[in-house]
Amino acid sequence: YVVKEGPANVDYVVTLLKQLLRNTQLKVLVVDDSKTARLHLARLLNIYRFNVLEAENGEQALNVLDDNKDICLMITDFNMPKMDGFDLTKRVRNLYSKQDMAIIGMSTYGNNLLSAKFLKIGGSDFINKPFLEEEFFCRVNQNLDLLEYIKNLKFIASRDFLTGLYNRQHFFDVGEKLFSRAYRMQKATVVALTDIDYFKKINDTYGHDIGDLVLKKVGAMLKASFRATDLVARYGGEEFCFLLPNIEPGQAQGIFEAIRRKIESELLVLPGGEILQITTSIGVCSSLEPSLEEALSKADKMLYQAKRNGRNQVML
Ligand code: GH3
Ligand code: MG
Ligand code: MG
Ligand code: MG
Repeated sequence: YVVKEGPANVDYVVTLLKQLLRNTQLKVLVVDDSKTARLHLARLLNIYRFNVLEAENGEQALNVLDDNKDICLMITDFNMPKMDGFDLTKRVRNLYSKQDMAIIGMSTYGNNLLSAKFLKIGGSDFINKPFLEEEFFCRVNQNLDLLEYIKNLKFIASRDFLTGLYNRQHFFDVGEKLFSRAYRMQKATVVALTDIDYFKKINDTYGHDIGDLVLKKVGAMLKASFRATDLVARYGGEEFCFLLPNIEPGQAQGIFEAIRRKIESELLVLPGGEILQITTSIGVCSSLEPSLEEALSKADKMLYQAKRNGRNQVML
């Protein structure tokens, strides 16, 4: 139905079907003072299965945005009473970056100066009215494809490929902010490091693939043991790190002791039938430290103590 102009090859149709599936999840806000224009755009967007919201001026649009934090595309007219598309775009860009929301400007009086001005203040794209339906669809989908692409890249850049946990980079990016915020309020943030015991022996005895399997298994147990507000990441090799912003330091021992016991008690049955017990040593810092780096250094010293003391234990 939507392929009217230009060549429609199989690849294009497959892309289109993927976009239709994706679009059912996406909210698009149409801002225009003309009811006819809004209806026309909503009808077009409905063909593409978008979830369409409407506003008749800038002020109303800001209210709709306030109620719907997950709008990914705003299509705005230029000339509107109260607040025009230009001012609206400036205001919205203070709240949402180009990576989080696409803004497409539209105008009947569109001239090159207007579109350039609009793009400079943060618009993602510009369409002159009247437009061809297919140009409209192509621009809308291209802008959303870009957002999706950025989102996927950000996801990949923050994760450890093997375990699916956050990676070290993300741990520091987010952790340092959480840590300093808590420090300003003179609240201790619990930071810990764990290291699998005799992991080299597991690799040497059963092979690297089984070593990887153990890392995945431990990663999954760790992921399941913490709350969404806690930061759990693969620090490197067979070491994992934790940052718990909202717990009383006195609770730390109990929390990490429970994890140590859980890992020790969940035996791993290998493809060859052998049964493997995994143990970990954990070093915890629950004192008030001025920086994440210093808290990690304390936790690392505790981890070293735990190893020296015979492994499979929590030290703090
Ligand atoms: P300890 O109890 O003192 O921690 O001894 P360990 O053998 O666990 O410590 P060591 O640091 O000597 O060995 C860690 C090993 O982890 C060495 C390295 O080859 C292995 N390793 C690091 N990353 C990976 C990985 O992604 N997959 C696998 N299979 N092994 C890894
Ligand atoms: Mg208008
Ligand atoms: Mg190690
Ligand atoms: Mg180790």
